Amino acid sequence: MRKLGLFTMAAGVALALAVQAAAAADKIKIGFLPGVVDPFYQVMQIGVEKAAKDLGVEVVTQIPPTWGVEAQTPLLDAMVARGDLNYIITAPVDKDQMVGPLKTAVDHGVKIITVDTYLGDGDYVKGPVKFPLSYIGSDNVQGGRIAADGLAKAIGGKGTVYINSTNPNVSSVDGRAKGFKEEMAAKYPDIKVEGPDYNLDDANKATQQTAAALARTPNLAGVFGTNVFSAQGAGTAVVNAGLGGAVQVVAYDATKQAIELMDRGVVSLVLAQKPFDMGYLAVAFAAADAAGVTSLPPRVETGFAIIDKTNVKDPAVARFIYQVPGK
Ligand code: T6T
Repeated sequence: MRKLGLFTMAAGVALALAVQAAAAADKIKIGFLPGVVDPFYQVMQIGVEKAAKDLGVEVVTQIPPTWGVEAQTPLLDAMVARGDLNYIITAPVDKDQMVGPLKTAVDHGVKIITVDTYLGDGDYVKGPVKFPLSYIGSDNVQGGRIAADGLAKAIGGKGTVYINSTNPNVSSVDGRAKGFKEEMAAKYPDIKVEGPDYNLDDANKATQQTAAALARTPNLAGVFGTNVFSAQGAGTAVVNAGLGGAVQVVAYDATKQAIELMDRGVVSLVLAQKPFDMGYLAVAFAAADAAGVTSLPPRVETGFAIIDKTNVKDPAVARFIYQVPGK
């Protein structure tokens, strides 16, 4: 498992911040505005709420029902209009189109911390967008590379593979497709990459698109689903076509369903992100900033747990499977 060291460091930073931040915490109120209702952001919300409880901070949460600027912007505007929020922790659903609405929040005195996705190029020191305090999330280009290596291994280093993704202009999934393509081009000359198709974060659409890809390329060797719904749709299409095991799927996001598909031999590799840590750290950052801490890093990578059949039962790995109570 890569980046465990980074995780441990992140947890250490969180604890230190928690101590420093406790004094100022009761004076701030935080808005939490993730991307959409899904298991990844539900686990992130658990992290946000745990940190809020540990630090005695009040959090107001709004979750868009669907992915998109049209769904996220009105919720953001309403949060700003309340007038009582000091910080908003958010996953911008578009790296360019959410700059304006979030800048308006800043102009109203709200500080922004981005989690999971970033604005601009994600470099808040030298890049085109500098106002967020930090980006806390995965190195998604690296995640795409890990997915490529995993899929290449599963298909024996040759054949055609297909990417199913959500929307263009989203830093997370864009990064994953980019890293995947770059790694395949650099290391696997006998693998051809098709896609991405964009499913607009709709698993049914991902199923249809993957079914079409299977029909178009009868000898398709593998599919990379770049997030929960993409991987879910990809897996369903492969199972429906009776091709489980013949067409290998790599799934970004460790949902229970992805793990079940791995148990059935449909999915060969699952990348678990650390949504709990993203949420926890973001609240700790807000509280620390409110306490006057000036050394908050503008970017924190939270690492991955890379899950396959050999380690899925290891508790040190299995703990990163997204667990949502009651689901
Ligand atoms: O993969 C996550 C997240 O990282 C991405 O930005 C959007 O999709 C998810 O929320 C999973 O559905």
